[in-house]
Amino acid sequence: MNEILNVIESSCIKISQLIKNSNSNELGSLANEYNISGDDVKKLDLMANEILKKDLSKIKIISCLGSEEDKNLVFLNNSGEYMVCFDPLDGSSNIDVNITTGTIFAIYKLENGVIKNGRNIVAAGYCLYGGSTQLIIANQEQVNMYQLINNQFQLIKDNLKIRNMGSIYAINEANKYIWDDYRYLKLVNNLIEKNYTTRWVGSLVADAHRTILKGGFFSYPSNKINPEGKIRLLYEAYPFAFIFEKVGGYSSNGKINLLDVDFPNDIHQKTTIILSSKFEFDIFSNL
Ligand code: AFP
Repeated sequence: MNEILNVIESSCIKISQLIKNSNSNELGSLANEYNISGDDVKKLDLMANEILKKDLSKIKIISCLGSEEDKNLVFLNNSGEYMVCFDPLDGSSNIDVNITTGTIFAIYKLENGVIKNGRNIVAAGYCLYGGSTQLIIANQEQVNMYQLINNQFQLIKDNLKIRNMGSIYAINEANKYIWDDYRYLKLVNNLIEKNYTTRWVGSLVADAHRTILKGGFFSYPSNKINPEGKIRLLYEAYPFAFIFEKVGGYSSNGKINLLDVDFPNDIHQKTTIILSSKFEFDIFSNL
């Protein structure tokens, strides 16, 4: 498995260099395509996808790859035990304004060629392309944070843990009149009464990363326009649920732990997502 992580690391360095050394107006321009989830595809999404697929396809222990940018799984080796899934460039609408984007990934151990749910993950993480490039890797034991310094990832914090309570909630409040579930509005009002403030970058990697470091509540609930939610289970929600569990936080689809949601066989399945520290999650759970 370390072999897979090493390759993802080096792919992320390539993607980071591409972002930092390119004209953001050009990287952010549309490639005249829609991906399978119906989002506009920017050029950088496609380039990041090619980098990851090319690099990972050399690894013999990988059975298949699942990417946000590809309609179907890409099968590599019949004898491979692992499935690697990724969102090559999360937050692509932020590329042309030079705001943090990221790569999200999960490594799944297959059971008889399939996965049951998020508990098949053996390692997951994300790379943030922001003011600096940082890589967060969670394995079964702990979550470590690395920073790209002189073109190498150096450990800057080991065994990350989330605090019990934060002071920020992150939710796209412009959707508040179309949320399917009244509890989100109640929670927001409750947190405002407690003097919480709001932050919404619009890149899951950035909003979730801040929640890990500062605590608080992050959610993208389903709504009338996105009845299944907007975040994809396999390469966004499951990996973050795994990371949150390992840092001592909480994840949910509004009903159960995201890791326990059965994998529905559609690699692009969407879900409601909640990622939170304990205090805010307890308030939500009691609404
Ligand atoms: P893009 O990759 O199309 O920018 O979408 C990013 C994303 O899937 C996720 O990273 C954000 O949390 C969410 O969308 C933001 O969605 P809104 O623009 O509807 O707030």
